[in-house]
Parts: sequence; structure tokens; C-alpha cells
Amino acid sequence: MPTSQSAVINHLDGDARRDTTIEYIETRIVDCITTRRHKLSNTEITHQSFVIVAAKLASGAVGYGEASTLGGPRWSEESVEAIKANIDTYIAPVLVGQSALAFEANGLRMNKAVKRNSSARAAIDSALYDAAGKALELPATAFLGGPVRDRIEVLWALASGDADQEIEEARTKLAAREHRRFKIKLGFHSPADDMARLRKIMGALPEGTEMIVDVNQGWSEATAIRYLPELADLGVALIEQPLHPGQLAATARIAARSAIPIMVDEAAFSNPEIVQNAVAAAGSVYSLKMVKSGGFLEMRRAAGIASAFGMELYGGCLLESGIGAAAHMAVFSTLPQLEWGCEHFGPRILRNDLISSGPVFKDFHIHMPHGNGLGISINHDALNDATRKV
Ligand code: MUC
Ligand code: MG
Repeated sequence: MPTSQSAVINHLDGDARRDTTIEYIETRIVDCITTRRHKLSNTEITHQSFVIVAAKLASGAVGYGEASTLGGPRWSEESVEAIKANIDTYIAPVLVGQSALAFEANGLRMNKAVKRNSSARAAIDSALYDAAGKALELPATAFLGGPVRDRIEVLWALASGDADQEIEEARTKLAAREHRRFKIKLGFHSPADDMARLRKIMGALPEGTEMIVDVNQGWSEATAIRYLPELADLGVALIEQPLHPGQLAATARIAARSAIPIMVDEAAFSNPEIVQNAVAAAGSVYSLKMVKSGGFLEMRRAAGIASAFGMELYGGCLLESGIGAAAHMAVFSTLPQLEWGCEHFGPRILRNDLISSGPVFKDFHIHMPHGNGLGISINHDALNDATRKV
């Protein structure tokens, strides 16, 4: 651990209002009902479960972060129960007493305390950026080089599996000027049925409506080869994670024959995995997510590595509430490149979001919030209502 660490704390602690020493880190599990069933090839949900982290600094500032999961430990290996236990038992104790401003050193401490646990680490990181920003009256982006954009185009995911409902939903989003790009989840019907569903939806939406498909590992190489021409014929813009993460050579063969770019999602959590996918030519777009990177600086590094290998960047999500969405926005807004915009529709698919103010959805974009830290106000009633009683 860097020996200059104490200097980072000391230079501010002459002023108690700006004392960034971490006093405590608290966690709670919340369950938020979604507005409709959301299906993926390997799971489906009617509620979203998060661990909400609150970090209190000596200044009195309290910052928030969120660890998202999808259908329990199915999308990734972390469950909310494990995240809470690992934060409470192993991660929080190594951070209490440190300065929230020691972002890199705190990341190293967390990495030493636990293996992977990326959603857990990212949630704490978010709470510390939020708290440090509030203590010093700065937006979290100020710690990340500052923003280069104030809004990001945001798509909506169609995932009920019922084409008529999905057409209706997409039309509603278009009419409200909330979303004009869509991502459709494939892989839970037979490939032929999924293609018929996709063709019906695209035929019913205005010409030129952008559609990407996310197969969530649901296809084989042979299935992908069979349906690539039809996807190209339909004008699909991007194919996300068609095969299992380990099938790098097969994914590279698909990418080589596909007229549509392939996006790497579950296949690359860590930076070495991003490099492996890039070197294998298994995709030309990378989906950035806190659940994969494990923190703000880590996500910036992931973006830099993917870009250096020539991959374009997409702002991915795991159906976060406004808390997790704001954390992603803080990082996304500071990236030199974000060619594909983002998909942080999560706050809109929750019946009750956990914030009362923050990122604003308007004119097909998410507009960055103004304010210190993450720029959000917690809706404490919604948070308390959603908190799991143990
Ligand atoms: C994923 O695989 O991208 C994010 C949006 C969505 O609909 O599912 C998630 C996970
Ligand atoms: Mg995906």
C-alpha cells in the first residue's frame, strides 16, 4: 500500500467539514418490482434485487452506491446475499478509517480483501465517490478528469418475448421521445421463433429504427451462422454476446463472416479478458458495466484497453436503479469515446425508482445530473419500502 496515504488524509483534515475519513459503510438488500417481466436467454425477472451501500465520512457526508444482480447469481456469480455478507465482513473493515479520496489505494485494499466480487467493490466505490464529492462540494466527475459530454443517447430493451406487447411498448417509447433505439433479447424462444418475432417487430416500427440484438450466450456457432444473413437483411445494428464466453475461436469465426459488428458482454469482465477477446478478434464493440469492472477507475481502464485494441464502446447496464445509473453516468460522461451510447433504462423499468432526483430522461437521452457527488437525491421512502426485512 502506498506510504504517502496518510498525507492524502492529512492535507484536508484541518477542516472538519471536509474531513473525508470513512466512518462507516452500511449495506441493505432491496427488492424493486419491475413494470413487466424481463426475459433473457438464461433467466427472467419480475423484480430487481440490489445491495445499496451507504458510506458516511467524518465530515458528515453520506454517499450511496448500488450493487446490481439479475435473477440471483445467474447473470454473474454474485448474489445480493453474498454481496452484503462480503461487504460487511471483508471489505468495509479494510476501508473504515481511510480517506475516501484515496480512490486507487482503496481499490487496491478491496482487491486484497476479496477476489473478484466486482459488483460489491463497484458499489462501495460509488458510495465513496458520492460521499467525497459531497464533502468537497464537487461532482464525482471532477475526480475522473471531468465530463466531456452532458447527455448520452439511451436505448430501451424489449424483453417480454411477446411481439405484440413489444411493438406497443416500442411505439410508446418513440411517441414519448424517450427511446428511439432498441435492444431485443433473443435466445429464450427457438431461433426460428425469435427471428419471426424480430421480423414482426422491425416491420411494425418506423423505417430506420435502430435495433440491436442480445443473445446472452443462447446460440451455437451453427445457429449464428444460419441466422447472420437474416439479421443483416433486417438491418440489425449490433449482435451482443451470441455464444458462450469461453468460445473465443467460434465467436471470432462468426465475427469474421458477419456484416454486423459483434459486441462482447459476458465474455469479458476483467482487463485480461478484454485483451483476449480483442486479440482473438471475437468482437469489435465492448459493453462497459460496473458489475464487470468493479469500480470507477477500473471501468475507465477497461474503456482505455478496449479502445486501444480498436474496439468501440457501449455503455452497458444490469438494470440498475437511478443510484447505479448515476454511477455509470459519472464514468461514461468522462470517457473520450462512447460510440454506441448507453442502455441505462433500468430506472424506468422499476415501478418505484430509489432516487427522487438525478439523471433526467428526455429527448432520447439521459442528461447528466448537476450537483455534488453523483448528483442524486435518495428517495428514502422508496428505499425503506423496498428494503428486505430479515
Ligand atoms: C445484458 O446482458 O446486457 C442489460 C440490459 C438487459 O436487458 O439485460 C441486461 C444484461
Ligand atoms: Mg448483454
